[in-house]
Amino acid sequence: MSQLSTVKKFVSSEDGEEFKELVKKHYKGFVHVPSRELAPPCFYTDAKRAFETLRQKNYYHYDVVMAGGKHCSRTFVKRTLVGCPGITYKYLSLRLFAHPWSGPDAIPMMKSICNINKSMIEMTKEHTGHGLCDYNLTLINDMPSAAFHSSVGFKEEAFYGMGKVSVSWHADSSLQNGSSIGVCHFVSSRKATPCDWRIALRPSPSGENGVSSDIPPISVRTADGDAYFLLGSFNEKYQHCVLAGSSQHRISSTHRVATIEKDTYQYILRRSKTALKRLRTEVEKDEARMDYRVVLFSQKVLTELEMEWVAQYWLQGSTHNKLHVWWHKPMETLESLWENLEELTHRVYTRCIEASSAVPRAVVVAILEEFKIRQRLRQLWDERRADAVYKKRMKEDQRPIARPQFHDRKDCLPKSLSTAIQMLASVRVQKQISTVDKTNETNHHGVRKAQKSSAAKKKRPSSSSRKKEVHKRKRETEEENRPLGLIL
Ligand SMILES: O=C(O)CCC(=O)C(=O)O
Repeated sequence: MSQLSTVKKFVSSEDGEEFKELVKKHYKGFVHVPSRELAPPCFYTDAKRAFETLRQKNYYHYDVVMAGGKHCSRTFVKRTLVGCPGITYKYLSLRLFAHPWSGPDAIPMMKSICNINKSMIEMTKEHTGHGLCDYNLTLINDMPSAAFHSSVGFKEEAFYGMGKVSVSWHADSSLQNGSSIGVCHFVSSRKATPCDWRIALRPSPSGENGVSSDIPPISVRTADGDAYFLLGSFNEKYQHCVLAGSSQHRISSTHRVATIEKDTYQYILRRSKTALKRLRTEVEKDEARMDYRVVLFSQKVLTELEMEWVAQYWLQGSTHNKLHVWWHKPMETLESLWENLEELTHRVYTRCIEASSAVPRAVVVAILEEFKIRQRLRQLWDERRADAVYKKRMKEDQRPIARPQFHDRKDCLPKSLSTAIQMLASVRVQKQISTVDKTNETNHHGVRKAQKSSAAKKKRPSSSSRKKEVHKRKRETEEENRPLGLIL
C-alpha cells in the first residue's frame, strides 16, 4: 500500500469557511493574530530586532535531547532560553538554563525580551479563557528553512502528508496546569517572498482529556510578525507541530508558564543547604542515634543535585558555560554544596563500616539503596556523555564535560560506588543475622518461660510474644520503605 493512500485528511487555513467552522467548533482556545493587529505598534520592530540580535551574537544552539529518555538526537532547530532569574526548563530529558531577563545582573538585550514578554502577557489577556498567562520564560527557536536543510533533509510529516516538519508533533511539557502559551514569530525577509511557514494542530492522539482524535487536524499559514496563542488548557488536549517554510529562516519566541516547583536555582539551593545542615547534625551525633530519615533525605538531595543540576549544566559544553554568565556563581555554589555533601556522606559510610554494630540497620539500608541508585545513574550519565551524536553532530565546544569532578582523596568517596555497595551489603547481611539471632533468643526464652509456665499451669504457651516480634519487624520494614515525601 502506498503511503499516500494511508494519509488522513487535514484542513488548511486556505480552505476558508471549512477551516473557520472547524476552528470555532473543535479548536477552541487556539487564536491566530496577524501582526497588524498586535499592540503596541512598536512590538513588531522591537521583537524582531531583539531576536535577530540574539542570533547575531550566537546565542542559539542545537540541543541534544533524549526522546523517551533513551535515544540521543540533535534537534533540527537552535534554541535559547530567557526568563526569570534562576529558572530552568526541562524538555526531553534536557535541562535548559535561562538567561535572566530581570534583576541586577540581567544584560540590556535580555531585558528587552522581558518587555516583549510583558506585551505577550497583555496580548494573551485580551482573549477569554486565557487561564494562567504570567509567562515566566520564553524558549526561542531559530529555525532554518527547508532549503537550508536540503543536505540533511527535514522529514516529511508522516500522518497527513502536510509537508516538511521542522518541529514534529508534540505538546509542550513542564508547564503549569491550565496555563497558556503565546508564540510570536518572524522570518528573515518581509516583502520579497510571502512567508510559507505553517503550524499544525491536532487533538492528542491518546484521546485523553475529552477531545476526540477523529477531529481533522488543521494547518495554519502564518505571516512574518504574527502571533498565535494556545489558551488555558489547550496544550493539555492538543498537539502542535511546525511545518518548514521553503526558503526563509524563522525565529519563534514561545512564552510559557513553566513549573517552578523543582526547576529553579532557588529551589535546589535551599534544598541542598537544608540537606547539608541536617546531615552535619546527624554525623555529629552518636552512631546509634543517627536518624535514617535524615540520611535518606540528604542522599536523595545529593543525587538530585548531581544529576539534575551539575551534570545537566556541564553536559552542554564549554560555550554553553561561557554564554551563561549569570550561572557561573550559582553553579560554583552548587558544586561546592555537592562536595560538602559528598564528604559528609563519606563520614556516614565510614561509620556504617567501622561501627557497624552501633549504626541502626535502617541507616545502612538507606545509604546502600541510594548508593545503588547513584551508581546506576552515574553509569547512565557516562553513556549519555559518550553518545556518538556529540562527535558526529556537535562542535567540540558543545560536547559534554564530565562534572562534578571526583577527587582521589581519603576523605571522599570515589566515583564508582561498587566497592562501597558491596561493603554496605555485607554489613546489612550481618545486621540481618544478628537480628534473627536476637529474635531466636527471645523465642527460645519465650518458649522456655512458656514451658515452665505450661508445666506449672498445664497450658499451651501463648503466641503473643512471637506475634509482637513479627509486628516489630514489619513496622521496621515499613519505616525503611516509607516514601521520602513523608519526611520532607
Ligand atoms: O515555533 C513554534 O511556533 C512552536 C515551537 C514549538 O513547538 C516548541 O518550541 O516547542
